[in-house]
Amino acid sequence: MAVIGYGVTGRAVAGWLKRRGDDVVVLDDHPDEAMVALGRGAGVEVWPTSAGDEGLRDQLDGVRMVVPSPGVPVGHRVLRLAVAEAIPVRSEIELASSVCEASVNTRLIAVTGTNGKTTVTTLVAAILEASGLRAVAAGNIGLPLIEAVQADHQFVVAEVSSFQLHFTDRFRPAVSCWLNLAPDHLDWHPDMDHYASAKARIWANQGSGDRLVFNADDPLVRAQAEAAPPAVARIGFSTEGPALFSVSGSHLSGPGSEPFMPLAELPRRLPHDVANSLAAAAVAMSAGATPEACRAALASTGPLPHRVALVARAGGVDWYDDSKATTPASVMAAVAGFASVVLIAGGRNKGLDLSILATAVPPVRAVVSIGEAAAEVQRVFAGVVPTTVARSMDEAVEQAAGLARSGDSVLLSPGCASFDWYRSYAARGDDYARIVRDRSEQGVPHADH
Ligand code: UMA
Ligand code: ADP
Repeated sequence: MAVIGYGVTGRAVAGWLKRRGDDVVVLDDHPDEAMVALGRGAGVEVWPTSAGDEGLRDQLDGVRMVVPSPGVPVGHRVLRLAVAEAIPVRSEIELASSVCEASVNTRLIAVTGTNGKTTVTTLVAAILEASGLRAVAAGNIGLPLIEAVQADHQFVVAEVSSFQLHFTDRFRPAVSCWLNLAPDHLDWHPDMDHYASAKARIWANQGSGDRLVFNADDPLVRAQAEAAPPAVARIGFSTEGPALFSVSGSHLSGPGSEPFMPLAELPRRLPHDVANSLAAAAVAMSAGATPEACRAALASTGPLPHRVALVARAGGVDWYDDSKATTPASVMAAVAGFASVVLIAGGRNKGLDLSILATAVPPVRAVVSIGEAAAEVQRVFAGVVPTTVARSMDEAVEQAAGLARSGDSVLLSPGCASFDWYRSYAARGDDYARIVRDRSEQGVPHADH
């Protein structure tokens, strides 16, 4: 077996394979840094990928399967070589699924979608726990899935990406959930069909006794749910019309139009908060959670950091950090909840068409463009609303303060990845929040004053 990438996931996978008695080769583009970061936890050597094709072929000689880490792109030369040599490439989630299938105790729940995966994964685990079930959230959320499925949990709730799903063959969760589909990762997937096909693998192997939860308001997801294996029970959720989980009047309701909580009890009620709450309730109830637990957990689990999180209120202006919004669709979801927005957008474009952002006017009424995509953002809004270009986050906050009027919300909702200026979306959001807080503590005025 060969593991590509010795990060948190690679180390856990290598350790699991070794305990199973497999020979393991670990390859990393930066083996020295990886070993310094993680040590020899899995008792393996980490080899560089810098050898020529001959050398790499030798390293893969006799390897039955290649397991890429979540951050390894499909075009990585080791993966391309593995494909050329007809060595199966399978992601960690496939291995974790096989562990669950062999287990009598642990069931796997998987959540995918362009936006909202972490939020819904977190909510599902919270609801199951509130129902007295032993559940944990795992996957691209901190805890490697392969570790989670070996511990004593009744349910492992996994956030799964299209990259991970792409490299699966038998992945079979007991409950699957597909939240939405919008352009994303088109620097990784050649086109939208490829992206959607990867996502559809979430339920491709489900069968009798399994359940799938789908967004009935998203035509692409609905069509994919219709094409799923016929034996799977389908559970739709909708904020706009009838579905098993929907909004009825002032309540969220489940099967039989039974209300299970007043909308007013949700900590926040942006349109996508309602959709995510319905999705989480549908998934958790499909796994045995009670309506009472849904109500309690949804009411007490607030928004996660960097997802339209309020940072400061100063001089009638609210400052929000939505740094996790790395797609135009997530920016659209965020601005939909506000009356008047100064938007800070840009960063490293993931191969996406940003022009849809023009339809965010109104409520967007001014724009500060940042990062590598600043010129693209400028082009989208030029002549439509006032725009500026910032060369640093300090400048961006400064310019946003200059454009903001009392009653506005300033929203860092970039629609792009952070890697041009930062190491992660979290670092970008933290830097923004620090600058905004420093400014508001110093009482620096905005345009009205
Ligand atoms: N590496 C290569 N070549 C590559 C890419 C990476 O050799 O082309 C090597 C790096 O040198 C490094 C290792 O692989 O040594 C890192 O592997 P990785 O990038 O897959 O990261 P892990 O440490 O295994 O962490 C992963 C998730 N990272 C990514 O998806 C990029 C973590 O999510 C997750 O918490 C962890 O598994 C446990 O499940 C991070 C994240 O930012 C926090 N996720 C994104 C998100 O939340 O939006 C998806
Ligand atoms: P993911 O794990 O899929 O990246 P997150 O829950 O971390 O999703 O949220 C990422 C971004 O998408 C945040 O900006 C958030 O406000 C926005 N978002 C969350 N849920 C949805 C949704 N259902 N539809 C559109 N945008 C959403």
